[in-house]
Amino acid sequence: MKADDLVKESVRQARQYISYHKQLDIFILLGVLIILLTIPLTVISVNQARSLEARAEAMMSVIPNPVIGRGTEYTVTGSGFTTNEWVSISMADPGCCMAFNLWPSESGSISFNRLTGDPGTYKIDAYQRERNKLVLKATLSFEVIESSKSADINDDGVVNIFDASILASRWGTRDPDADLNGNGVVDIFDASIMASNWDG
Ligand SMILES: [Ca+2]
Ligand SMILES: [Ca+2]
Repeated sequence: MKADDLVKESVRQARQYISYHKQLDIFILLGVLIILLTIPLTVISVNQARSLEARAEAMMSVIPNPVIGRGTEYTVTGSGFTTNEWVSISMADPGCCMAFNLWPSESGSISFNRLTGDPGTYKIDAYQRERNKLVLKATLSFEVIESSKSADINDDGVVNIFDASILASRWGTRDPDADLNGNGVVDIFDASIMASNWDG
């Protein structure tokens, strides 16, 4: 091989070497870029999953469900709340609305009792403060159903003084015939149902 050819061959090999290493560099660069891009995306998605998880941790339920009748006591319990923050309860029912705060127990639970008003859908939202923002932690909706019991207690076809006298004689008891709204006691709510169905 001539000296000239030797030079040409060396140049060719050198070019090949350089181009191979250029490709390698590009691959390494691409690899590094992909890793750099993937890390924050992974961190973001892990964080998102964590916050979704945190939001799904809290839940509420009601006993009894459905709630039957006006003036019936129902108990709402909740769990999974952050322990060192107030739980802000916002309630809406067919009548209107109200809001109050509860301090969760050491295990992150809440519980409160209330009496039903008008029949219909009751909706309860529970919020907690997270980094100075109110975050919806749990929602609950349930039905309050009108009792189908008739105010005609003695079953004679009219609601009158005879039914009122039976109601009065069973006042404060658990008598199922006179407990028109089914809240477990013969009380003012039953008298009110009787009054609104009064035939005279
Ligand atoms: Ca009657
Ligand atoms: Ca009752």
